[in-house]
Amino acid sequence: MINSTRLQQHIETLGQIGENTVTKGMNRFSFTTEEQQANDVIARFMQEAGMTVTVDAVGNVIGTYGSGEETIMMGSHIDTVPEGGKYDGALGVLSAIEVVHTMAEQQVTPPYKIEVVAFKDEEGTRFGFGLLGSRAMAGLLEEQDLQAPDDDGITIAQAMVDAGFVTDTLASAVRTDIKAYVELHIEQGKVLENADLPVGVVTGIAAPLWLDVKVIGVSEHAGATPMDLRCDALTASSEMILAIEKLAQKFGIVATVGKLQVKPNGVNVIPGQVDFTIDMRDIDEEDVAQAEQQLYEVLQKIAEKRGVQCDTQLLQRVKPAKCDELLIQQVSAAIEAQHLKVHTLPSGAGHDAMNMANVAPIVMIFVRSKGGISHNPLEYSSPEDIAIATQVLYDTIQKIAQ
Ligand code: HGY
Ligand code: MN
Ligand code: MN
Ligand code: MN
Repeated sequence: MINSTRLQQHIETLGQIGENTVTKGMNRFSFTTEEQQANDVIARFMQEAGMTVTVDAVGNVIGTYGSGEETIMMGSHIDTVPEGGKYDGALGVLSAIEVVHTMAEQQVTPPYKIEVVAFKDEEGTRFGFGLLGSRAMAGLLEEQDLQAPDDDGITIAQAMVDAGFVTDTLASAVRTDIKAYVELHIEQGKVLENADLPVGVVTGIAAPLWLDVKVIGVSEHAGATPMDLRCDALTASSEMILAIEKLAQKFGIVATVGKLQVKPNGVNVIPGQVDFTIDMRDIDEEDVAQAEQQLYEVLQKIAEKRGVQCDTQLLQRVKPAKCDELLIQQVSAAIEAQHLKVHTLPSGAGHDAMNMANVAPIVMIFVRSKGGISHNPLEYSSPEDIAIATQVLYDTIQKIAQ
């Protein structure tokens, strides 16, 4: 049996690093001191669990237990969105460490290496380009991807160098020895809560398309400029954002404008420029492609009508991923062993598992999210649900290792 008390202690310890003590939100972004502190805590937990710890060329923290030609890998991420919760990503890493700790205590030594990975920069909060660590491990990271800048103009490459990494050894992070990749993650939605179930098994993962949009009008005096003589970047952007919402409904996908910056941002100045981001996703790549095609036409039409310029730039495009049928069966059998109904569901949220699907069979185990809330300090999963899910993870790894 996994040690639920130890796991909860680890959740609380990690949950203090990068915490905004006022909002209780988590703020751990890549290549920052908070993230390094979190990596150090994860490395300590890995060592206490009997693993050797290495850091690869892009900063993935990897704990290794046992030996063997092939590797059974578990993992997730410990970076967060701004004001995030303490379970998103972190739970997947900590539950995996708990699984290995329990294996070590039970002297279980499978004929495979068992690894736990804390992937670098899954959220993409700082640079607007996410899934850095799993892209590198799956051989999907190009050097030019490292030119993505943060809000201060520091690129990923620069941040890597400042943190003591070199940027021309990405190829060394690529893995070809992974027999299976299993990721435990909070659901971040309401499906399991509505089904009144603590855990579920994921069938596929929708993938995000992220765009950056710059709308350029003219900054002018708010009092002296008549309404019909304005090139107002914010009213144009507002019409665009409502049009994006309509497109999402039309194609049955989800689309979100999560970041928006008004320039020069003065009470009595007509906004001359607005920068905003678009996150569009669906499990069906075709739906997103069709929506994206129409998006550009819609944005340009509104821009012409309002006399502004609209420039779009691709930030990231990730392919949706299907989970492996055999692994789904093995997780399902582990759930049935807990005398629970098996509930399969797609993941609307993106995960490192999407990239790992390029180098290994993947599966995900979802834990119920209270109220479906996530990317929010109120994110919560109960210790009981977490214990059940971690036991399912433990039993799944045993089945794969047979
Ligand atoms: O954006 C996502 O789906 C994940 O939280 N990175
Ligand atoms: Mn997230
Ligand atoms: Mn996550
Ligand atoms: Mn669809």
